[in-house]
Amino acid sequence: MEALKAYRSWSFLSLFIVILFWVSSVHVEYAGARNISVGGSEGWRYGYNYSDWISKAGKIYVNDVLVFKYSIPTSSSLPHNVLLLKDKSSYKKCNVSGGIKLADPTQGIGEGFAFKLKKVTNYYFACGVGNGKHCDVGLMKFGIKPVVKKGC
Ligand SMILES: [Cu+2]
Repeated sequence: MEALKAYRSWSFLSLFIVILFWVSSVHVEYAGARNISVGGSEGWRYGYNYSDWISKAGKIYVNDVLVFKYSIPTSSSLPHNVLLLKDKSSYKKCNVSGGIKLADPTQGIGEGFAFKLKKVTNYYFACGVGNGKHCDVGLMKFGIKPVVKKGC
């Protein structure tokens, strides 16, 4: 009898745990990440206006994932990378020194390079190729501050 009681409470406990995990996973999925393709169908390329693109992209939330897609350079195409610039001033001037290189020219192929926006902070992205030329003349830069999604 005692053994049966113990068995029952354990099975209830494990059921409870299973339900708890299920509910939390549904919750995570609901709150979770959207994949946002940087530049839409244009991808990450020289000459597309990314600050204009981001201004029309709508709200960006914490845990959203930015996906940078670009091909491996060939004799007729330019290499690109993804840099996280140091601050707003670096962003304005396209000063790429001190930036953190997130992805090199080979990482944009296939599914692209994915970067999760984990914090409520100002992120400044740019292409670091040409010592700021792709950023400045090529318009390959944008800033984003994700917001916390409400109602979850
Ligand atoms: Cu570039």
